[in-house]
Amino acid sequence: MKNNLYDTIAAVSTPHGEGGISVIRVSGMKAFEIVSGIFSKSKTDFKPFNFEDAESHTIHFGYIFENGKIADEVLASVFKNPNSYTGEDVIELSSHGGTFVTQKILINVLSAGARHAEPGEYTKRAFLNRRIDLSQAEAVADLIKAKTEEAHRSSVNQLEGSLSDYVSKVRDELITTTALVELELDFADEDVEFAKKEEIKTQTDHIISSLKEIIASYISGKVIREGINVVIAGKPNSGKSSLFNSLLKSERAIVSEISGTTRDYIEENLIIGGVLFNLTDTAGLRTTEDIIETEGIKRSYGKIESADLVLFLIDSSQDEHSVKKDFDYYINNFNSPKTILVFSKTDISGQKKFSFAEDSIYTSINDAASILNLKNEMVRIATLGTIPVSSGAIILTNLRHKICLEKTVKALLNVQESIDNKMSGEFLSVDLRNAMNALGEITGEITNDDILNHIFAKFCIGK
Ligand SMILES: Nc1nc2c(ncn2[C@@H]2O[C@H](COP(=O)(O)OP(=O)(O)OP(=O)(O)O)[C@@H](O)[C@H]2O)c(=O)[nH]1
Ligand SMILES: [Mg+2]
Repeated sequence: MKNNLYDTIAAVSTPHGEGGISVIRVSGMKAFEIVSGIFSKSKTDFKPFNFEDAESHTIHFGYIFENGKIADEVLASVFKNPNSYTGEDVIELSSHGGTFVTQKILINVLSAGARHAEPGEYTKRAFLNRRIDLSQAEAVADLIKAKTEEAHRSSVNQLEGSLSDYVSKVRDELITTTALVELELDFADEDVEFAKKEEIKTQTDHIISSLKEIIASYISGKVIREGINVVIAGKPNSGKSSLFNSLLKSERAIVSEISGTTRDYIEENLIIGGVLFNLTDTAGLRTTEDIIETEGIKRSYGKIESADLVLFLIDSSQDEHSVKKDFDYYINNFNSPKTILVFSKTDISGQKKFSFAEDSIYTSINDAASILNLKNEMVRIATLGTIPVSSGAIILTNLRHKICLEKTVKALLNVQESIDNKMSGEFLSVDLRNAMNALGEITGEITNDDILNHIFAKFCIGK
């Protein structure tokens, strides 16, 4: 991605397709000049409107002219630097929605001297102009992609700067300590101690434990952002597709009394209790001569392996001997903390619970309460071992941030080790600086072009 801040950039910032309105965003030093060249408040003939004279944060009704003819009527919102999203002069043109009109206006803006923006370039400029820091820029990308209430809340939190504030605070503490350690090096001959080693140990202990707490929140970050992969598995006819449909409240998968109905896996998303589940229905597990079904079963095993959570179904309406056989198969092959054992079709079996599996989940697609009970169990297991999502708490949702925090912890552990081994101040200074740099990478104080390009390329155009 080119980094030329002197270019004025333009792009359609609303999604592609038909809608009530579309917004074309123009940002940069020549934003006002460029739009002035095609925007007129007069309908009858083109009289350029001078946006330089307009107040910031005002809206102007007018017309975009193309070859002396009106292309569309628009509202132009004016934002003067530094009080705009990018920190530059910005005009947002709200036009009638629809791909054709929008593209027409964009083309006119581009011919008037703007360059088409690259993905994430507006947000990148906001970062380069110090409107937001790097972790906040990443939060913008997450916010756009947020599919659940929790994901939305955690990105807003990050956008408001909770992670950045924390990182800056720790970094400031470390700067003071490093300064004292390095000052001591200047007075090496005089045997003075500016930075008490015991105090550095207490301070780093404290920082390490709070960093570890934040690192631990990463699991729930993944849960929030990407969702939990749940696979419904079991013997043919155990009721997998019926349960899949019942959880989704739709007739998505084909259900029949014929064993081997589902040949390939089917996936759908589902949000329960604020947690995103990526639900997969699979082909029933059995040995068969049918090559298509065999391939389906192979895929089932693949899905099961990579799942975060497996719902293993046993048809409770079978005779007890068959149920026991299925149960033994489950114990030998599936019994793990990531599996929930579910007995299906309790409406046929008459709510009977089996002595060998009394604590398992019992469901019937004809009993809404039993499905709700299963849903609650899914949420419980999905959020197990993760720190509860309370508003205000910092939650890591970004792998890059996690790696930076881990690097910080490692450097601080080295600091402690050097103190224990009575190493000289030079060693402490190097590791303290490593810790500060790792923290600086999160907010973008320490960064390189590769990282920046990688981050902003993931945005959509117009953001
Ligand atoms: N009464 C009752 N019937 C059920 C229930 N769940 C499933 N069934 C029936 O059991 C039969 C098999 O259901 P499916 O959902 O197709 O089973 P499956 O596990 O997906 O089967 P395969 O795709 O062949 O592996 C169908 O006739 C369903 O109507 C239930 O809770 N109660
Ligand atoms: Mg099925």
